[in-house]
Amino acid sequence: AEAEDGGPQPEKHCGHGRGGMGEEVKRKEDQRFITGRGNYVDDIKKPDMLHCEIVRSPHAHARIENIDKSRALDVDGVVAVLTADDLREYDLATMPTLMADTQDVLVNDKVKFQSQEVAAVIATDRYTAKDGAQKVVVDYDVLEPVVDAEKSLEDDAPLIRDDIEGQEDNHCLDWETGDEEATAEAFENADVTVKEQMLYQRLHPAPIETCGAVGDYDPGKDKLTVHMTSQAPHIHRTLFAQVSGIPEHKIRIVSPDVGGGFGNKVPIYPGYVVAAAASYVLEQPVKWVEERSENIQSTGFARDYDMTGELAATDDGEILAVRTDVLADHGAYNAVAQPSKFPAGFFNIFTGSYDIDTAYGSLTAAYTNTAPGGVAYRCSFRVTEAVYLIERMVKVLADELGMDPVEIRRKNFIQPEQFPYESPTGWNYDSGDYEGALDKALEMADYDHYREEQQRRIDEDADTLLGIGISSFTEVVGAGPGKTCDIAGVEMFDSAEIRVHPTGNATVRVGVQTQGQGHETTFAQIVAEELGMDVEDITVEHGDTDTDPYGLGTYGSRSTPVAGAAAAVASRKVREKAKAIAANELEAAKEDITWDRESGEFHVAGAPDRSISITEIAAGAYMNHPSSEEPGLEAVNYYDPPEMTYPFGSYIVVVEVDRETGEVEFEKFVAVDDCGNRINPMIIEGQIHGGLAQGIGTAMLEHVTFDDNGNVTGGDFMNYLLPTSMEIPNFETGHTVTPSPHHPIGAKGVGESPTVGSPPAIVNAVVDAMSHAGITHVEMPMTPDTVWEKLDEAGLAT
Ligand code: MCN
Ligand code: CUM
Repeated sequence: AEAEDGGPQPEKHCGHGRGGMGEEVKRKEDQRFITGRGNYVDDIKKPDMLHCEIVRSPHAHARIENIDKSRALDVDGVVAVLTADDLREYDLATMPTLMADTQDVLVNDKVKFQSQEVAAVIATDRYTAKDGAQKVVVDYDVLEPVVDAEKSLEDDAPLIRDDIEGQEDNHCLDWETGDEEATAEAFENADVTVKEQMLYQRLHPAPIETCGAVGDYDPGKDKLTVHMTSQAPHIHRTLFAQVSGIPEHKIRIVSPDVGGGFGNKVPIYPGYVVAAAASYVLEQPVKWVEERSENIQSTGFARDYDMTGELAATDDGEILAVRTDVLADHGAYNAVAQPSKFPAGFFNIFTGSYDIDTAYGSLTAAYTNTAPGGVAYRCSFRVTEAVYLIERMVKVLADELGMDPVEIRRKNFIQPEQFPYESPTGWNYDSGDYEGALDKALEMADYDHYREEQQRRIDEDADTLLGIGISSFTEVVGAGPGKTCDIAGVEMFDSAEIRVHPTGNATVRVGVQTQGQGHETTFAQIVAEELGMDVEDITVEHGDTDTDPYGLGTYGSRSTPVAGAAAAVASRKVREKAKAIAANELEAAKEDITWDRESGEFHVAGAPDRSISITEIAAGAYMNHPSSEEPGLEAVNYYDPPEMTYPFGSYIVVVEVDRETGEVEFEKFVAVDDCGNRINPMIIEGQIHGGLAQGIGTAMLEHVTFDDNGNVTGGDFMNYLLPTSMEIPNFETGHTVTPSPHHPIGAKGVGESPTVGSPPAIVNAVVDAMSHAGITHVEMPMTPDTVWEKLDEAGLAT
């Protein structure tokens, strides 16, 4: 049933009342979160635990001439001061990044960005460690910094990476995709071409919980446990083993409750390594937890793509080709968090939702004296940038042609019958109905009414202008397949293990790691659906490498597409064995046993009254197992997806722009999403709301900025503006359902869609308010002064 207001549609009738697929089950994990019983890294306390504080460089570019630890060591309670020289003894002075660059754990020779880790002070409590850190005297020979990608590629720019042999400039990498020649030809022959330059500014994921770790080496067991804020504990363990030389089975990574990740907790940071190394050396637990400004200034940033977009089209709006060139700022190290064979992430999905024959993209990345990054911030590896580019360019083209942005989209959409669809840059879209989602959004947004209202205000020279922005995005989520996607060589599969206990309840362990997405609920729902169990009888565990099956972690909205698939497949394996047990209990042949999804029971074909539930089967598995089977009832699945999934949606944003102040107000915000079959509509709704808020932050407020001396001027929450409830309008959400044909339960990921899809809709809306006066673009963040300048340029300011 559809809610009358077009809002969330309850699907209480699915899931057969046991909390399976489609039911709005309340989040199981919230019991502990809302009663203050969450267990985050900083909640972990160990006997004799020491605390680590990191000494950071005030300079963005400087050679270290000397570090004097003596005064710090004199502070009562300071136990040790570590520098690169100390770490070198253990071969830990440097660590590999996820892109196989080499990053200093503590600066070896030269500081390359402000706030880089120079030394670590270990003390009996955090305040003493901080006192000690202030007494470490570092002599710097300050060098000229360069914090701008374009300037860093100029001939006379200071060389940042003199530690890389043969490196003579600040050039990091080049990348290209598509067919350059065919694209050039399409541009030559086109009726119309448009071009626009746009910066997707540097953002910070800014999870509420900053990064931290508790290193805990047990000399008795010769085992290193590291509790850490990790989105990917298993791969982090593998990397720890490779870097430290400690055998992998002697390392345990525990990712307890994680207070938001958003991509920020995918990389390995020096602080983790220092806490682990210090506990190993001192044989005492060592805790390191960042402060807010440390998190913003030194951990992985997102975006920083300066893009030029071009479209070639016919007079009547058929898009023939797209071309783009990007200048990417990678910071001081190449530490982007992406599958290793994708140096520009999944940016080459920039043909978006449109059936465009020809495309070409090129990219140059530069090193700058800024923190390393390029993590995917709720974006599935640069899809945000790609979607921004194409959705902005479609609006630019529509304005050039004087076409309605709805009509131009309809004309160019990939049609439902074209799926599976191969894009000109090699993506295999699984399924989609783009027009269906757009139609629904148009209806919910009362599009025609606002178009009339917009014209009325122009005609009457009103004080506020109205703008309507659309984004019809396509996402690509669920990496692997393992053959094309890996992290540090490890294929991007994922896993689930199900153990049904003798009394009929179950423990499910997965290789992914929740940071707030509600996995303890939704994975239980998948298993409940597939085994006819009640969701309350299933506990989901994750985040402990000692007990959970290996998986590549949660990012790129891959948990549902990959580990969710594993959970379904593992359930079906359990179901198969359950049939053998049912046959034994019911004294029938296994071939005659069928499972009824509705009742969740197993019965003899043709005799529905001879039935048995999973609880009774569980008892049978342990207390009366058939001789043909092993006792017990469990299964594990490692799932390598054949393809990614392609969720999509259409967002429509209506804004009012004040001609006097440049202020933008949201009048209407409609988001229609399609993530295939939905496990928990309420959790999806929460994901969409959160992601839209982040999209608003992106479009309106957020930007990590630097001054010419390399100082981070957007490095704290006074200067890096996050949206609050005051800036967030009422969202109207809707959905369509186009299942993924290759996913075992037809689901696609959804976690990132709203952050990917919303910024171009918002910018398109603000541009749309001024496009009648010739404005084609407004840069993000669209602060009132940025918007006012555009109003002024267009002669619209009052
Ligand atoms: N879901 C569903 N039905 C679907 C698809 C998803 O019910 N068809 C549910 C899932 O079961 C899961 C949630 O929605 O509970 C998100 O699922 P999915 O899209 O698979 O994404 P992941 O679980 O892999 O989460 C990752 C994604 C990313 S990459 C970022 S970044 C992000 C996001 O999730 N970080 C978050 N949402 C976040 N939400 C919170 N609260 N905190 C973060 O750090
Ligand atoms: Cu795209 S940020 Mo998430 O991948 O953790």
